Amino acid sequence: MLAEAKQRFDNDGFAIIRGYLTAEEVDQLKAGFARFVANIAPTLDKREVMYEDYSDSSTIKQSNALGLEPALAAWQAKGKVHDLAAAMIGPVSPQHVEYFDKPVGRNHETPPHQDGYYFCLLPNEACTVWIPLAGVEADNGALIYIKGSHKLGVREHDASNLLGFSQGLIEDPRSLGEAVVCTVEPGDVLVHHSLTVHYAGANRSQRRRPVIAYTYFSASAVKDKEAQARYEAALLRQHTAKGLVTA
Ligand SMILES: O=C(O)CCC(=O)C(=O)O
Repeated sequence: MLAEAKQRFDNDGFAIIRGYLTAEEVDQLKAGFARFVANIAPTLDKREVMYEDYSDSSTIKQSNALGLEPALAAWQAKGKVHDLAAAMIGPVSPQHVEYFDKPVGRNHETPPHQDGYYFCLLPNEACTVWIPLAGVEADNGALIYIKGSHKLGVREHDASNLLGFSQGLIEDPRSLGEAVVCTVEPGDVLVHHSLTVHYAGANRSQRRRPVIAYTYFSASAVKDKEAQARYEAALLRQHTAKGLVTA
């Protein structure tokens, strides 16, 4: 299963692995997320857990701090998710455990981007394992990958001013290759390279789109300090303008 996924990952920049997790494993992730929401999210800074409306906790849409929940953190360094990442890029250094949702009735798009633009690595060798906790269809924000775009290097991005995705690709992503819409069920898992361009539409359905994502850097990658400083300054400008942090 993983050898075939690796071939697709190398060719296309992503792979869909159907039925990779059992229903019990998906339930464990859901339970870990519920504990995060109940016990940890209320203690966090506005930048660590993001809401469409900060006065309404049901509008939680994004966080990069799920690794603070011990059971979710335990999946980072061993087990099926770790093994999938290592099968794609070799020895890995586990990074964040993230949450990506699209609350119902909110216009929250995921702008076209490469994770590698945010990761700032040399070499830019990393991957993300994207795990849906519910069905994801075209109408509630399926992830869309540009096939083969991981072979095009780091593309130019600019400020998007969208909370949670501060940078977006400047070019039209469809000018870079075929767009593949990934509809998935719980148990299915997506994995993409850090240079694969991806994006998602807003949720136009009545169903949420909860996803947990594990990010891994290649163990041999190091931070590109210049790119990192540029990115962090741009992020701080946007967060300050949104009142999430005082200058
Ligand atoms: O789920 C989304 O809408 C975006 C996810 C993403 O950008 C990622 O996992 O790298």
